[in-house]
Amino acid sequence: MSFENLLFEKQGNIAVITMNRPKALNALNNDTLKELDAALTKIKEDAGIKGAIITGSGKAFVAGADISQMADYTSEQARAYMEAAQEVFNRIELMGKPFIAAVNGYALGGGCELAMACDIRIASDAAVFGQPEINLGIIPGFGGSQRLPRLIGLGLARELIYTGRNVKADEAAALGLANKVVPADTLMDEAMSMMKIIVSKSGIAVRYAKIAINRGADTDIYKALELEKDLISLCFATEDQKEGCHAFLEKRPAVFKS
Ligand code: DAK
Repeated sequence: MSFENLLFEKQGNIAVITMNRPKALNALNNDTLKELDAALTKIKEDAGIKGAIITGSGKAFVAGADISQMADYTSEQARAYMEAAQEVFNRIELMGKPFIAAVNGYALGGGCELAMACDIRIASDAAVFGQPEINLGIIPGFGGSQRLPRLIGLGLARELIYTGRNVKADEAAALGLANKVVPADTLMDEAMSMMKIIVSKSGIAVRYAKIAINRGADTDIYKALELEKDLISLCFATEDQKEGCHAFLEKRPAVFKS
């Protein structure tokens, strides 16, 4: 599939998706969602890709769902659109590879939700986050009503969703919505250097950590601890675990295979 609304590139073992639909500030219409889905399939199926960064071109990361497309939807059309979008975002969260959102500008509505589906968010000092759907007479539909409270807590999520107030990068970081804020011109370097550290580790261990954190957050603590126990036990079946532990004992850097 060729892409018209995003750019896809590989830098070594890291994929970079750049949302690129400047005339609508990278808003997610159906075609863009399909392309994002296809890009995720490439990342999933390419064993040479160990992690991915999602960013946006111009002044937006993603300015939300495409308001012109959805304005006159029927309830049935809205549901179909929502299902398609939620599936795409869930794939990011469920995929056994790490994702960093390099948030370069407006991450509003579906854009904030896309960033929240990623494992880590690095914000440029020009980034703006928010769930302004309430201003359109709707609520977040691509996971925001669930992922925002899980990230920043119920009270603050209620405030942002009920008021539709957008927050700049520094406030987003203070709330825990962004991991850190960096100068705009260093955003991709920062995202790339963090991802290079992550992909230098055992890919299997990173995958199990992602499962333990994401699945564990949605279950009770004792079931989650069972899951953690199972996953760390599985680590001991990997060559990477032997390499990691023996490299430490031999006082040399570990070289992981997965
Ligand atoms: N959709 C479509 N076009 C958009 C857009 C969007 N979300 N955001 C911006 N654009 C377009 C503008 O209409 C404008 O187009 P032209 O007039 O040039 O043709 C162009 O991008 C540049 O935008 P502005 O002229 O407005 O640029 P500014 O710098 O002045 O303002 C802004 C930037 C980001 C503050 C402003 O554009 C803005 O407020 N945009 C809307 C942000 C927003 O409300 N986003 C949340 C969208 S709601 C659903 C499930 C989920 C959802 C919806 C439905 N279903 C299940 C059905 C999710 C909803 C959302 O994400």
